[in-house]
Amino acid sequence: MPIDATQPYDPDNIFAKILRGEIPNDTVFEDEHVLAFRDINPQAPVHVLVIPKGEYVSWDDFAAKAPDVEIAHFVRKVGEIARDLDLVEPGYRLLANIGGHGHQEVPHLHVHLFGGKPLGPMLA
Ligand code: IU
Repeated sequence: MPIDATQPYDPDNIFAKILRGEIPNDTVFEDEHVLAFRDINPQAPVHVLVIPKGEYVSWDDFAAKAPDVEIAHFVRKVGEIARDLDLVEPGYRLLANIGGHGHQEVPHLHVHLFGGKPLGPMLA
């Protein structure tokens, strides 16, 4: 079920549990502020979710509340992770679903990183 992106942060959401180590994940990258792990239901040969460790419901929440330095770090890391996965030359896709119409299901900001094959045109 899609979420309401304006809801308060739920500390028991599944990605919060992953961040606390309560649920295992297939980590691709981790530092003090960012975790990247493989999606449990991949939609492409490479399907990685990149999340900030801070408690942000959605991209909207992150853009509104996160310090500039945290936003810059997150954006830079997404790019570095794609580069480390050798996706830059063949190309890749970033996607963030936000709220109901965006069909966001997990209420902790995540950016989908897709690659590993030609992805075709963006579907609305
Ligand atoms: P969405 O943007 O909120 O719609 O995407 C949620 C994604 O989280 C989706 O691709 C799921 O397959 C993925 N996911 C996961 O990787 N591990 C989990 O335990 C759960 C969802 I629940």
